[in-house]
Order: sequence, then C-alpha cells, then structure tokens
Amino acid sequence: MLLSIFIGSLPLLSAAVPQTTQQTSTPSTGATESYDYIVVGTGAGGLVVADRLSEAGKKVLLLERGGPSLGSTGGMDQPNWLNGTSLTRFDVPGLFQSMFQGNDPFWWCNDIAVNSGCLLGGGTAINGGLYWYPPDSDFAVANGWPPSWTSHQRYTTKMTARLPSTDHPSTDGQRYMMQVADVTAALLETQGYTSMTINDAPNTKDRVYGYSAYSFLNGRRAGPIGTYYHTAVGRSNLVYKQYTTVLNVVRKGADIIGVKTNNTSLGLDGVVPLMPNGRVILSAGAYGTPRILFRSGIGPTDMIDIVKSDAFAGPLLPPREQWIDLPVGYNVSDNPSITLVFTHPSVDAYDNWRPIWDNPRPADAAQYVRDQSGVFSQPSSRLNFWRSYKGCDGKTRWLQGTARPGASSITTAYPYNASQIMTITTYLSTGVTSRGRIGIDANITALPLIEPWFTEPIDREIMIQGIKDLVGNVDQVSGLTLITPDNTTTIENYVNGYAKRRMNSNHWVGSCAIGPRGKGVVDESTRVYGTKNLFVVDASIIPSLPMGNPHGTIMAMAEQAAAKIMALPADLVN
Ligand code: 6FA
Repeated sequence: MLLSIFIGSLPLLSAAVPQTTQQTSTPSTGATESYDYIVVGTGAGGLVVADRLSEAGKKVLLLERGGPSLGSTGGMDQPNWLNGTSLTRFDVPGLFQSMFQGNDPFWWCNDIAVNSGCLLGGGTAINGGLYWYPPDSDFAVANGWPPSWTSHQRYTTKMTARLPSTDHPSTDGQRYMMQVADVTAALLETQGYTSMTINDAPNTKDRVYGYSAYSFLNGRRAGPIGTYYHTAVGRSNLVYKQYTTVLNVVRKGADIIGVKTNNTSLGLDGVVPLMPNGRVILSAGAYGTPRILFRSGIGPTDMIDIVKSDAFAGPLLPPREQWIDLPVGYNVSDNPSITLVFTHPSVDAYDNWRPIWDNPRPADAAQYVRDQSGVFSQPSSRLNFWRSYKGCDGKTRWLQGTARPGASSITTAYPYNASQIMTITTYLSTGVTSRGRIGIDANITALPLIEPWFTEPIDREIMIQGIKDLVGNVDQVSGLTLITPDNTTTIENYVNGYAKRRMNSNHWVGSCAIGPRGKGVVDESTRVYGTKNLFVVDASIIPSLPMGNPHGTIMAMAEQAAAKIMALPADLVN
C-alpha cells in the first residue's frame, strides 16, 4: 500500500492570494513633510535600522505596506479562544502552523510568488521564531563579506542585549512535549553529537545539538517588533505609516530626492521628499527591495524593460540614459531543505497542529491564556543540530536539522500510527554554492526566475551524504522508524526525486549582495552603486547563506549597517 498524505502542507503561494490589506489613497493635505531618512519596510532589517537612526536623533519616516501584527501594535486577528485578550495569531507561538491555514491569509504578500510576510514585522511576524546568534562565519570574508564587516561581535552584542534568545519560552520555565527532542537526541548521540545550549557558543556548530532557541519574550512572539519597533515609534522624531507601499525612489540621476508611494496624504501624488543630504534605506526584503530597484531604473535591463512596458510603472521610470546596470536579483540563495518523517511510540504528533485555531486542546489553550505558559508558548520545533561536511571541491558545508512533532507530507509503504509521527527537516546552510536569480513578471509579481536549490551538484551530494549519515543507525534507537522515505526508496532517489519547490526554506538572501564594484549591488556601507544616497539593509545584501535560520543574522547585520551609514559624511557624493 502506498500512502501519500499531505497534512497542513506549507505551500508556495501563487500570486492569487486574496488581498485584504488596505491600500490607502487619502486626499493630499498639502502639508508635505521631508525627512533625513526614509526607511522602507519593517522586517528584521528595517525595524532595527529605523530604531537606531531615530535613537541618534535623525528625523525618520518608516513606511510599511501592510498593517499591524502583534496585539501590542493594534493587531486583532484572533481565534475565538483568545477573545478577551489582546493576543493575536502573531503573538502566540503555538499558532505558527496556523499561518499556513485559513481562508483569508492577509499576512502574505499577494504579489510575491513565495511565502513572504507583508505586515508589520515582515517575516518576523509570521516565521517560526528560530533565532540564532550569528557565528563569526556569518560575516566572514570567505562568505563574501568585505573585511570591514568581520568584527561583528559588537553589533551582535547590541542585538542580544535588546533581544536575548530563549530555549524555554514558557513563562513557568518548563519545556513541554519534548519527546521529539529526546528521540532525536538519542539518534544524534549514536553519531557522536554532543548536547549544548546552542546560542552559548555560536561558533561551535559541528556535531552539536540543542533545544530550539527563539526570539520570544514572556511566552509571546517578540523579535524586532516586540523590541526595536516599540522604542522607535515612541520617539517624536520618527513617523510610522502603515498601509503605505513604496512604488519607486524618485531620482535625479544619482541623487535620490524622495520616494513615490500610494499614500497621497504624505505628499503630492504620494511623493515624500528627502531633506537636503537625506537618505533612503530600502528594507523591503529579498524580493521587495529588488522590485523597488527595478521600478527605479536600477538593475539588469531585462527587468527594467518589463517595468517600462507597464502602463502605470513605466512612465515613472527615469530616462533610459539614467538607468543603472547592476546585478540586482542574481546571486540568490536559500537553504535547500528535505524532510524525513519518523514514528516513535513516545511522540505526540499533536494532530500536526491542525486544530490549533478552531479547536485547540482545551487544557493547553486555557493554560496559555492564563499566563502564557505551556504548549502554546512554543511553535512546533523542539530540537536543532548541525554537522559540517568537507566537499570534494575543498569547501566545507554545514547541514542543519530541525526536529518537530507532526508531519506535512508522508509518502510511505508502511502502516503507521499517525498520532506518533515526527519530522526532521534537513537543510544545507553555510557553504552552499548553488545560486539562483529572482526577478519580476509582466504583472510585476516578484518570483524566482532560476530556482536556487542544487544548481551545483556538489550541494546535492553533500545533502545525500548528510541524510544517509543521519538515518544510518535509526535502528539503534528503540522504537524509532523512518517512514518517509521507506525501504522501497533509496536516499539518493528520495533526494533526486524531491520536488524543487518543496526545498524552499523561506530563507532568501543575496539578491542585492554586498560586494566589490562590478560584482555587488551595494558597497561596504550598504550604499547602492551608482547612487549618492540610496541604501539597502535587509536579507538581500547578505552575500551567502548564514549558519542558521537567518533573522538573528539579519538583525545583527542591520545594527552594523546603521552604524556604518551614520558614520558616512553628511554631504555624500556619488
Ligand atoms: N527566519 C528565522 O530566523 N527563523 C525562522 O524560524 C524563520 N521561519 C520562517 C518561516 O517559517 C517563514 C514561513 C518565512 C516566510 C520566513 C522565515 N524565516 C525565518 C525567514 C525570516 O523571517 C526572514 O529572513 C526575515 O524576516 C527577512 O527580513 P528582511 O528585513 O529582509 O525582510 P522581511 O521580508 O522580513 O520584511 C520586509 C518588509 O517590507 C515587510 O514588512 C513588507 O511588508 C515590507 N515591504 C515590502 N515591500 C514594500 C514596499 N514596496 N513598500 C513598503 N513596505 C514594503
């Protein structure tokens, strides 16, 4: 019997997700304010940089195309069982899997063809919250960073001071449903792994495992929204406007003089001007930032030509002789990920988190509402591990694993007990040499043009080796059974037959990579080549994959970028 079951799968989005995000178009007041800095986007990069700029006394406009997320920011999306509280889908870690459920997923960008958060916090409002302090390799020259970036620790420490990680987010200090962690640890112990608190020693990543660590505070999602955002909007010199989409930057050659938005309350035709010597910082994410650049006449000609053909966006482009040819959208990477499904009699699959929105287990829901403790204080992940592999090309690549109860996709010839399933997702991280390209289509939807997974055969070989090692001695753990793949499928065939788009980890980096002139899109101060005062601070400038799930590395990067940008002379020239 061949069973193929898809449970609450995590699909790639088509561009057809219903749009409920309010698009403001209010009449112009005529009172146009100008700013020292306009920051576009409130994700892991934008919130950190906006907070640090406003802390330094700069007059900042922070723009976000979506609406609120956490209850503390005005968010109101909650299931019935949270009525009477200020907690939302985005606050409650245990509701993470509900991001992939629901009929009206307003939190996803409707014009980006992969999962991408379009609300306050961007990806950090809807992600799994896994939060890793960056190891030195995340900012190493070997990973594409300029030498001036390698001393990252000062900035990483600034981040961890604002937002320490936790591997026991429940407010009572207890860990819940840890059978998956115990079983996975037993498997890894047979392979020489050692146990540690991962963020205590970020550079130690070879054959180590530890409890999953999160950017949560007090049993709730926090990340940069629960920290940097609140201090930023508390300052009178920062103005925050939500439901405001930036269409393009307004250029006079190399000089950026403002941004064009859909919000006409901010200025004539929605244009917001910069003050003299002002700067724009794009933090619209690995897909959002390239699109704004294309619409501003910056990037490869084939992408700008698509904009040129658009009836609305085309006339907003600068004249062709002012287009700036840069490799925007190239050099993209994302962790290739492959899931393995197991069963173990000790595991509680928690119904693969399906009933959590409408019909949660009453005791768990009540406990969380009472004091933000218990099962709902944590998303599905329970344990993480890393191991390094030296490839035949002499390069070292790291394999990361994440273990959780439940499974999204099971293909097996074995009979199995669905209440005992668990998943280990294996990702290839630092050292991946495969690259793809992202761009836009005729609707100006952002999408992968070349998928970045396993474009280099060596990445696939290392993944196969890593999975073989991981499952090689499953039979040494009493009761543990690998059901996907089963014994009718070799690991080679499983990996080789794995649908490319299922490998998406949503960890996109590199589309506006930092690098030398002629190779990178931004210079070592994060300024876009060929412009006087346009900067990028988000995942897109990261030249190659970090060691772990990336939002910690992006926030530490933004701390350093803010310092570098503010250290530049006031009157920049191109
Ligand atoms: N990263 C982690 O570290 N740990 C995780 O557990 C994790 N899980 C996930 C995950 O489960 C999913 C489903 C996704 C989609 C991502 C995950 N990530 C995880 C990745 C992580 O969230 C991202 O790498 C990170 O948030 C990227 O930060 P950036 O600052 O580069 O960009 P964002 O996408 O977060 O934010 C961009 C913002 O700009 C959004 O708020 C967007 O609405 C806004 N924006 C875009 N275009 C705009 C425009 N034209 N005008 C105004 N605003 C715009």
